[in-house]
Amino acid sequence: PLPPPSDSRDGIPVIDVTGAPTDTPILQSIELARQYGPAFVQRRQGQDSLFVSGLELVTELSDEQRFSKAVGPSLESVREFAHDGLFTAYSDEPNWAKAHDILMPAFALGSMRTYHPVMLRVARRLIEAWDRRCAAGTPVDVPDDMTRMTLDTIGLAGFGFDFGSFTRDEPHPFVDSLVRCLYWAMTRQSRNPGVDYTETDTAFRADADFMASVVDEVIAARTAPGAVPPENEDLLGLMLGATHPSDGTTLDRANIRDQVITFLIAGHETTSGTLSFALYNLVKHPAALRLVQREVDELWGDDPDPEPTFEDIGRLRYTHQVLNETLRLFPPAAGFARQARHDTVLGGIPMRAGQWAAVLTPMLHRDPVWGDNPELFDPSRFAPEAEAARSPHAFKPFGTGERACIGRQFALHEATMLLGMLVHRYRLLDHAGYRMRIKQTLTIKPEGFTLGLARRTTAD
Ligand code: MNH
Repeated sequence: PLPPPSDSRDGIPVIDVTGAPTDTPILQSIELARQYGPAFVQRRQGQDSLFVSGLELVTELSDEQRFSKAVGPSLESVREFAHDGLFTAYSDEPNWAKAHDILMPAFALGSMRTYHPVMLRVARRLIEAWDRRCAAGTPVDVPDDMTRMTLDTIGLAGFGFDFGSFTRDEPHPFVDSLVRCLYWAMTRQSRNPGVDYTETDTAFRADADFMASVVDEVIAARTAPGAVPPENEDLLGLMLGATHPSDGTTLDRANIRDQVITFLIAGHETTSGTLSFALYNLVKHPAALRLVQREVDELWGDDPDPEPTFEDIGRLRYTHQVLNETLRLFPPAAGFARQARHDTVLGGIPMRAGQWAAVLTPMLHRDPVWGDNPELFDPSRFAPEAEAARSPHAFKPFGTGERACIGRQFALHEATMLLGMLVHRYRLLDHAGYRMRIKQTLTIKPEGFTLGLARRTTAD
């Protein structure tokens, strides 16, 4: 039950949600957007946040001359453990441009060629584990296994470090600590005055320290005497060795640690969510599943163990459309914030320099520009002609501008390959008639989503 608007500010409804605490703030904001439209102010304990989701407003916010990334309240809390790493740095902090310039080459499309063999190796770990489940006739926990896969991939591809997630019964403890830290960051803004949070904060510190200790292990594995550097330069190699093109300095050790934490987090949580939601969409939409099957069968025939090449992944056009449509309906990083560079007016709303607005991505992705039935899963929305006809600002799962996701190609290569391989190999069985239940730990995932599996034969 949401309260009615209590007030209005420059014609925008203000809704005080202080009395409606929630574990899924994103769902609450989505509900408010459904009721109050593309701009509203959400008030919690006297703190106002302007949420926008209309295409016109987001188009304005995407203008880099007028707006830049804001580190909003939840990212401020993530800064408590990621400091000035790429994701949480203020744009004018020197380490942002420095790390961005040093790391950019590692994320150009061509670099994906060097990550491809590692991604394939980890995809095969997942398939081995799923084959065992398949043989035993037991279902798989989709988000857990996607998390194992994406964490091992970023660990190995980025840092030459093996989390070995598939040899563990439970996800690596790094994941547990991370999930608790993200939850801590998400809920810190909505604390009740008068409640003592010392215990919560102490537990958070312990988790943050544990994550830092894992990262120190990752770095030590590389810098120890006798350590063998990887064949291909990876993220850690670049950070330890590369100097900035303009001033010849390297990143300092404290910042390297923050970057490694940042990449371990940013590099796996969201991709794991994307893959989980994509499998959900496919199992609920047999026609789309058939089209993905047809596409992978065309490439790999009935070879039970195909060797996907780097080029193959670019050929999985429809599979990529399925991922885009998944990112539209369920953007795992469900928002981002923009601040005014100078005093300005945003669609009639006056904004002072430094004042910020949050883009509510899931609702931007349901703007009327998406047609009459935006809830409908329809990958043809991302056919090239359809994309060309639509504003680029209607789809922002990776944020916008110079602070947009650096790992986009990495995520899409990894996810397209895995999704293609899974659909090629297995029939996906919605054995429990899963109903979507979103869990939010800053990012969103489908909670408790399990699938039954059977090997495909040429007949199906
Ligand atoms: Mn990623 C920034 C979404 C995968 C590393 N990422 C962002 C932002 C969004 C985002 C949104 C911008 C946030 C903001 O404006 O405040 N990222 C995603 C999604 C996926 C994803 C939906 C998967 C799908 N991200 C990845 C992967 C990596 C990565 C994989 C690393 C290998 N992301 C980053 C980093 C940033 C970022 C680093 C911060 C970039 C910057 O500010 O310079």
